[in-house]
Amino acid sequence: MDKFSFGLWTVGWPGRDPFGDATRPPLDVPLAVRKLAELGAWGVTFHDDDLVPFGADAAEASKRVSAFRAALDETGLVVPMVTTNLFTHPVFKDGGFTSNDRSVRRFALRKVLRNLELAAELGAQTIVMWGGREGSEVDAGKPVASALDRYREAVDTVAQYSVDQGYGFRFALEPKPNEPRGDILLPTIGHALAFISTLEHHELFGVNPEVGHEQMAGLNFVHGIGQALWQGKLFHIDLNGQKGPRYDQDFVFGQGDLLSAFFLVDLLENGGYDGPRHFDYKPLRTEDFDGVWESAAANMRTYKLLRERAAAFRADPEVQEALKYSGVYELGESTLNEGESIADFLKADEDFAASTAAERGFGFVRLAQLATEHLLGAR
Ligand SMILES: [Mn+2]
Repeated sequence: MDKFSFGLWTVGWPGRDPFGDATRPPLDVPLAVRKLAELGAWGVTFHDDDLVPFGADAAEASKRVSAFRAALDETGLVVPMVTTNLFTHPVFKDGGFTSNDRSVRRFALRKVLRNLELAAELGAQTIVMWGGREGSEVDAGKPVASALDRYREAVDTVAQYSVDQGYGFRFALEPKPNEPRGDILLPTIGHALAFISTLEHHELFGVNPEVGHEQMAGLNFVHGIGQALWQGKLFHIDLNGQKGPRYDQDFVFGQGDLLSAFFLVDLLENGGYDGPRHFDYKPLRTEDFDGVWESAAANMRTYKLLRERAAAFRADPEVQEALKYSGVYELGESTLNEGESIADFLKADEDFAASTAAERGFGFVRLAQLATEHLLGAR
């Protein structure tokens, strides 16, 4: 079965934006679970506050969790990932793990630690951390080195608690360059990977990149995912659509840079990623609930179509020939010979003429056109 999963906050987004009020009423959680199952989803994910409103008492919390569990049991949907909301309540206006207010940092850390218990009870394997408020607008007000010290202290503590409790979680940091903060810490996949290398339990940490977040920074998402996979750090992924560097649009997957989505699916399907295909999008504010469910189905349908198109691309003998012509397979060969010493390498008398080698065409245009034609279903 396809591991398609959705955040409760996606289909449940009521359409409130910085300029306008909600256009849809709140969505009942058990109903969302049932509808997603009906549409063919495999899993559902949530922030603690999506399930149990901030500040709810123990009785209310247990009622909400029970209703959610009943819907999961009824539908067979799983909870592969859980995350903690450290951004909505005004107390987090200057961040959670990196707020300048130490008492807020202690509150935020407790909120995350307590959420691990619920995540474990529901069988989640991955904990996502999106630090949307971990950032600043005023550089003098947030020295990056101190903020990263506190960030590291917090995530090291969370990982240690998971180890101590025997939860066995893996943690996925989600980069984003800006919004809601003017600048957010760990703004790109690269920043997050570098930060992870400094962690005490670095082996338990990977990334949860989101299509739109990297594209907001003007970056090539397929390259970012390629490097995360290469480093064994693609623990989770947020699929959606974005039209270039502007506000975080959270469109349906593919409703942005479709060619990039094609190469992304090709990479996910052939590059060794077997985790959830998680959609983190927002149904357009213009839609009623019919449109909400249509948009949820559209994410999965587009993914499957792109997977078909990518498979056809890979199977086409002309594509294979074009890949060979372009040197794609040659790139897989090591540059030095097996067992070749650096001294031997330097001494090797090779018949190589730079001017002749410079004459070669690499045929990338043809490759691009073949991909486009497969994407369009023209081949
Ligand atoms: Mn987003």
